[in-house]
Amino acid sequence: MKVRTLVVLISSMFMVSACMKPKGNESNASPAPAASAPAPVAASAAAETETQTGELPVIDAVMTHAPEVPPPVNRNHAARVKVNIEVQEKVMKMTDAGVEYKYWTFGGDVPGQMIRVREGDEVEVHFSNRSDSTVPHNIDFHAVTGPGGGAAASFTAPGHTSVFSFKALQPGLYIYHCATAPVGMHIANGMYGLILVEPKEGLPKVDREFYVVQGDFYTKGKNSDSGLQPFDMEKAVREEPEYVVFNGHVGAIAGDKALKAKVGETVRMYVGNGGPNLVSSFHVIGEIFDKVYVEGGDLINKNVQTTIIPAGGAAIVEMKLDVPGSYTLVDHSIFRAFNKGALGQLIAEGPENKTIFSGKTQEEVYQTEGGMLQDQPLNASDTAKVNAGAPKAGSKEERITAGKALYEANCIACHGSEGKGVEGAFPPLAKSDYLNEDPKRGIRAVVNGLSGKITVNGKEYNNVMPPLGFTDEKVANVMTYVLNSFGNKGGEVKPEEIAAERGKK
Ligand code: HEC
Ligand SMILES: [Cu+2]
Repeated sequence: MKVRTLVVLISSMFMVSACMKPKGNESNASPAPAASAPAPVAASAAAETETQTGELPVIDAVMTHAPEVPPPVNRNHAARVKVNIEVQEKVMKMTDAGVEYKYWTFGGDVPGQMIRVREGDEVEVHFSNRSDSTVPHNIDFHAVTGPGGGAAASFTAPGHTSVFSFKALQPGLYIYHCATAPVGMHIANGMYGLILVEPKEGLPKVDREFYVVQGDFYTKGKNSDSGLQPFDMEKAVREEPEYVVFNGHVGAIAGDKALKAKVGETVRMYVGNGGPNLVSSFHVIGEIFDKVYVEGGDLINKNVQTTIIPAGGAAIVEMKLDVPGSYTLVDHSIFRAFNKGALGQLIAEGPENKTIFSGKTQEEVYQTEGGMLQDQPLNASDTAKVNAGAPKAGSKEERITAGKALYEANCIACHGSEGKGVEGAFPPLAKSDYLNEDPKRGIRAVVNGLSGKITVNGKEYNNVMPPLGFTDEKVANVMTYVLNSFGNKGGEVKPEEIAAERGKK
């Protein structure tokens, strides 16, 4: 999709939401629990309650935090299933070694809670955004047939609840995610989860089920830099995450939180990929998937080593555990696993089977010449090039050329190719009085980010521009470009002027 189309899409979404008055806390009288609900087969979560109202029986969805999976639906009729989702923005650990991140979540953790319904069910979504949230949020269910997957219908300001419903027409395993602009940022902060729409006849019974969702995260600091790490828009746009993880955090399903099963059992994993950017090459080291429901649909592939899970997609994988041991879940784009966090563990306990796997039976010395090289050597001319670094712009014209490229890669998604912005969301840079009266305010927006109420050309904006992590050189180039484009007043910004604006309001 072209960036322009995307901007138009985003802006039209905003217009829809702007005309919608968010409803107050709606208290649809909760049905009293009845004893007639069929007992779930795998009883891992609280029991369902069921009452007859209108045409379909109304049921409260059993929702689970990863890696738990809601019990099988176990119904032979449709129901109206009520799903309560609360958006919470909260700081949590990215790693156990002192890295924190301000996650945006559905239900308090990443991924959002898993939902399980039956083909033909009506799903009634009660979508609440806590009053301590900083921005509006919404939800786009890939299981929805309807505009935006429910995005505009669920667009909810802090301190409000929205309600909408959809009919689960097609069975499959589907991602849901936030789709509020800037969409990439909401997803990058952890706003995704899975909804399983079981086929009418249900899925074959297995011994254990797990819920796993991969995601990529973009922090200002490098991987392992400790402290509360802000989101880095520039890395996100370049698709260069510092972390790639299962279930929101490094080690979320490893060590004492590993997934556990027994030899002889068949394990089913519902695996999603929230992205926002990377496609997962999902693999379990030491196992072969007996079955893969390719892309979460009806097609079943057998005897698969690695299955691809697109960003915004899912797969169901099944494997029977024949021998005990620790099986490692990875994204087989392998630096992501061993250097960025995409590692999980499934531990199988039970008796050995030496025919299927013997373990090491012998070891002896084997001598050969040479050693292992850790680095690829560079020749002298390559080394000189590396040391010289990126060329620096000298003249104003060079700054404008370099700045144009930066603008197109980093600013266009929000401010538009002509700098016109999106009314109500992203202010214009074209003929912006805010910028032209004091270009230093523009510099500060780019280096420090900008939030809170501002007025540009007579219109109010109250949104968040994330800091972009640019070097002084880049800020000077992009600001020089902006000042000399879109009918602005011209001039040149030099790298020496930037340092003084860092950290200033
Ligand atoms: C993720 C969306 C986003 C991106 C990307 C972004 N901005 Fe912004 N920008 C905003 C928002 C939102 C505001 C207004 C913030 C507020 O309401 O306080 C803003 C405000 C500004 C302002 C001040 C207001 C005005 O209209 O003059 C300037 C200047 C600006 N941005 C320049 C840039 C430049 C240059 C880039 C790229 C290097 C960029 N922005 C990238 C969202 C973005
Ligand atoms: Cu959101």
